[in-house]
Amino acid sequence: MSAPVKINRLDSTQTDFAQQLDHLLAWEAVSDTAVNQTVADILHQVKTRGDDALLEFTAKFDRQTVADFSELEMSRVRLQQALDGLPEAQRTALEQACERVRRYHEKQVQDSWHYTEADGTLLGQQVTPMDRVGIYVPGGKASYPSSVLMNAIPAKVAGVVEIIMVVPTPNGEVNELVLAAACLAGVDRVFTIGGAQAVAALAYGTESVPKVDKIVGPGNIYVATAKRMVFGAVGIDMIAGPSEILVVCDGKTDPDWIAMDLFSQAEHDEDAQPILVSWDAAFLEQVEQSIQKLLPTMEREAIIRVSMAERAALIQVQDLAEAIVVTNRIAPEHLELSVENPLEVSSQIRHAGAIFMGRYTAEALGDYCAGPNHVLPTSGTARFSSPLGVYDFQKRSSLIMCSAEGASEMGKIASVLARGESLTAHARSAEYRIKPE
Ligand code: HSO
Ligand code: ZN
Repeated sequence: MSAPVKINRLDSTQTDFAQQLDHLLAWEAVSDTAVNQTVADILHQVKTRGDDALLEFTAKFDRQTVADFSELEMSRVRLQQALDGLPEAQRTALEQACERVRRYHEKQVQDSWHYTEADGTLLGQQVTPMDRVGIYVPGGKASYPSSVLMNAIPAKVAGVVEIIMVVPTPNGEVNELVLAAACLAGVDRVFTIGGAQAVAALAYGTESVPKVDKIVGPGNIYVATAKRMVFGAVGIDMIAGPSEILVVCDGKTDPDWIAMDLFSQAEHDEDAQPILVSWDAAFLEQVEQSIQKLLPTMEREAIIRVSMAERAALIQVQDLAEAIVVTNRIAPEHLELSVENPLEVSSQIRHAGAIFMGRYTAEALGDYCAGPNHVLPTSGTARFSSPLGVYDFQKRSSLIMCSAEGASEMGKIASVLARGESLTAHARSAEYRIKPE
């Protein structure tokens, strides 16, 4: 028998509840000077020595030595073989997930628009996709085919011309499902490189790896640091922290379901944060019992145990209204509203990456196949950011076409403002176009 796990308990009636909550949520994105130095060096090497540096780092960090760089690229034929080689059930599931995710993301496409002012001037916004984006897919224990779909499909739907994927393959071990997902999602080229060196290759380009315009996808501390450092030369999506789930429950859902929903995020990572909020004290007890009962049955018991002990919490509040206040304070990546009228409650949620409504909506369904993206803002960043979407791969250009009359009228305004800024070329450029009285 393994020992029960001790889980943090918080109670909103305690005078220091706010501080306890702050303490629970505190997450230091690691900023290690040694890591910064290593990554800066890797970036510099790849920038200046291209493929040669990439080959060296891949041999050193991934223990993968090749005679020629071309061996680090997986052909389209190889990707198709991976897809064709899947067991029927896996292939069907992947195809169904792909279809649902694509359908959802098609709704996000932003269209160009324009209108005409009374003076005949046309104004608008032209939306265009990026030319080339890079998708970083982690190797090893956190290598998720579902993440390939979630990163590639919105890019594809946006109309990105070329999608380049990088995935480390330590010791040359490739994940067939990852390659199959890349094939289905329409990834154009796949390189089996990873780490900061892969981010550098995508950001600066090498003889073999084309330079991209934006890099998306999760990775370890080296990858995250590299993304932070190349930002500016290229766009990046976000720097994701460990996964989180917040369940708000009225006490009327099966406690085993809720315990397993908490585990579903806990099993990602020892640092993952599962939280349950309820105003039903007896229910909190029941879920705690379910947790203790189910934990020894979990394949990833060791990871879940650490996450539950270090970062989880069962929070008792006074009522639903207080649960909503706490939720908005937490701004969770995933929010489950396991309550009677979830739609009504959701309208009061101001900060959350994704809201899963009702007792049947397990967060896990959203991770794989519901449709919305599973790349979501973590660590409270839902206060100012959104799920990965088609809009992350589209950009906007402003459109302005002045009529003679518009140029004349605007010229008068611009002239005054330009002279106010002492910018006479601006002023005279505008004034040339003012119609004589
Ligand atoms: N829950 C993770 C995504 C994921 N889950 C992939 C399973 N596979 C972050 O949202
Ligand atoms: Zn997950």
